[in-house]
Amino acid sequence: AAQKIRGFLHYPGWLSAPEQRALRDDLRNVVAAAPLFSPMTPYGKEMSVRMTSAGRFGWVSDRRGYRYSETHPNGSPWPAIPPSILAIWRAVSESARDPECCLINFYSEGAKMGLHQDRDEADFGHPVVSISLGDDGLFRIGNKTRGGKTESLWLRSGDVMVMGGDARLLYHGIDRIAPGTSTLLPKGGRINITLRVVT
Ligand code: MD3
Ligand code: FE
Repeated sequence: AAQKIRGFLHYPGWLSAPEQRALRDDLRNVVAAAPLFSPMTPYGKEMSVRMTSAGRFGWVSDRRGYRYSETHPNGSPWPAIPPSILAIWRAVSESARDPECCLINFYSEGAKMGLHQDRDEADFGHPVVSISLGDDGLFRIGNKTRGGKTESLWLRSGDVMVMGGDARLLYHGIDRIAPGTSTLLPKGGRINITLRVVT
């Protein structure tokens, strides 16, 4: 059953264990074609989360800033979004358009993502869909401006979230992961997939 929290929808356990394993195997092919990299923030600090993308656009960050790019930092175009992932977007997004970016975030033990807004996209009318795999991650959600009260919840392997409408511009981040809480990834860690319309 869906749970509504600050305007976004959380579907705990949306994916069955076999579906999670199939997704993991699809992601192995994406990462083989587009290796994970550690984005550099514009301030010159390396992010603790490693990333790669699939789809027409991928999210990159370097000294020039954050942006969507049609190529991996190694110069190659991104691989296609796996059909298994597109199917999740079509089932939950209520969007007429397919996603143009499938961002894959990999958290090893100790990795985190500070509170931020997702505002590099051209039209905030399109939702963001998130899929969690592997170890549990402590997600924190705040407000449309910095500061104020926040709420935290654990995201578990197989959970799907849809951030649309009023929730689309809320500050959010991942405080930490809980190592050893899932056996999906043989070396442990957490994967988050986010799907977005970018243009
Ligand atoms: C709430 N990723 O890639 S996903 C990101 O788990 C990002 O890796 C986190 O934040 C992760 O930008 C959180 C859940 C999420 C994604 C987008 C949102 C929550 C959101 C946009 C608006 C509000
Ligand atoms: Fe985000």
